[in-house]
Amino acid sequence: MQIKKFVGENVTQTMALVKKEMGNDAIILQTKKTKSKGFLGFFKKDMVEVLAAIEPDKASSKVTKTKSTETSPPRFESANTSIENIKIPTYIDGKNDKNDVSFKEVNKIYQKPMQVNKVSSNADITKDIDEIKTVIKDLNERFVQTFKTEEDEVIHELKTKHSNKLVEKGISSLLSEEIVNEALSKYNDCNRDSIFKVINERFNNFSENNMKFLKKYNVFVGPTGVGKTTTLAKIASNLAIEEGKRIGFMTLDTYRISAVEQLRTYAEILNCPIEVAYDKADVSEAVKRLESRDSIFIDTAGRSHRNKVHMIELEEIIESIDEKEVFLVLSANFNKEDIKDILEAYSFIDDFSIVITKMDETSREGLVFDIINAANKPVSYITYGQNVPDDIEIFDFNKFVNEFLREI
Ligand SMILES: Nc1nc2c(ncn2[C@@H]2O[C@H](COP(=O)(O)OP(=O)(O)OP(=O)(O)O)[C@@H](O)[C@H]2O)c(=O)[nH]1
Ligand SMILES: [Mg+2]
Repeated sequence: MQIKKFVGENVTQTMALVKKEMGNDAIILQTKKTKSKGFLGFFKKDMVEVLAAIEPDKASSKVTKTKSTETSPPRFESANTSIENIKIPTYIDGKNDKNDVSFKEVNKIYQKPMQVNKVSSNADITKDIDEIKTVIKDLNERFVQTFKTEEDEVIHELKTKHSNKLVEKGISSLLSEEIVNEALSKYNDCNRDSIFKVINERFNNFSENNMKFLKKYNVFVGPTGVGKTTTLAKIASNLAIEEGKRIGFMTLDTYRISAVEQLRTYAEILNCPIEVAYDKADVSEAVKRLESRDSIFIDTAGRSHRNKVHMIELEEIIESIDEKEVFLVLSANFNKEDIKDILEAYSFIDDFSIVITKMDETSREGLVFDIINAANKPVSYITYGQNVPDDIEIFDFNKFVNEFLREI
């Protein structure tokens, strides 16, 4: 931008100077009244000073433009705005009449800065619109988020409510959550019906209920005092009394005299043979002697499952017996951690079913599901009292689930 100051005796003369030097595209930056220098301070004259500017590329064409054959008339020479018609803008001559034609004309000369203002306001508007859009987007997100959070809370409450009911009934909190989540994702609800379906689907491999568990040799193993001998006596008695089977007993529990006596008493009542085996060799001899019996029930010593030596002995004896079914006896009074440890200790047995005793002593029957879940083995019997031979049932999965869920 080229800027230059022009001084004339009046506006017309000064503007003519501007036009002559800068052409019609000149921009008037400032116009003011001034005084000539005079002589020794005397004879000073009123003058008009104009500060004008022109862009370099337009400056070069200023002369040709005035003389050219251009189609649009130069600004200063248009019919209404010839240089003679231009009046002093109000802010130049000190008046403040905005209706003054000259003011409007000078504004035309200021067209360029005005355009800049216009562009700048458009940019401002665009900026404002962008800001409004951002605010709306943010509000929308917050709304959706709030809605989602509320929905999540409702679902969370529903899940917690149902999962707590399962926990109260003895299912571990982890398994309860899994069941409820599965019910929600599969059936869109976690009421009794959908929980029933999930439990059935999840554990249906273990819902068979028949006597197929019993084989010729039936070995009862498990921790101390869970009810191995009592359960064995219950099953054997029922088989002998109801089905007329010829049964035989064998005990490996030689650590306590009372243990042998306990089984001998049942043998006397049922009028059947009993063998006492002290080691693996005794077991194979006893097996031969009992071979003619329909079903042989083998009792083992209740020892801590943490006793490694005992577990190794037991493993060897079990392996030496063919045509066998192993029953791992667990008490319903155990907690989930006990169950985990016991299952771990007996994991050397490939195939076994589970007997859960003392169901009468707990209201937290849900542990049954945790046992099945952890063992991945079927439950064959449940017992619910000390009475031999009455307090025992073949485990009926569907019946159990129905009764379990009825109270939920
Ligand atoms: N309440 C209840 N008590 C039971 C049940 N089954 C067994 N018992 C009792 O539990 C106690 C131990 O039973 P046992 O059959 O001797 O247990 P065990 O596993 O053979 O014990 P050890 O041979 O010492 O390891 C006895 O008092 C039984 O009467 C049951 O289902 N419910
Ligand atoms: Mg016993």
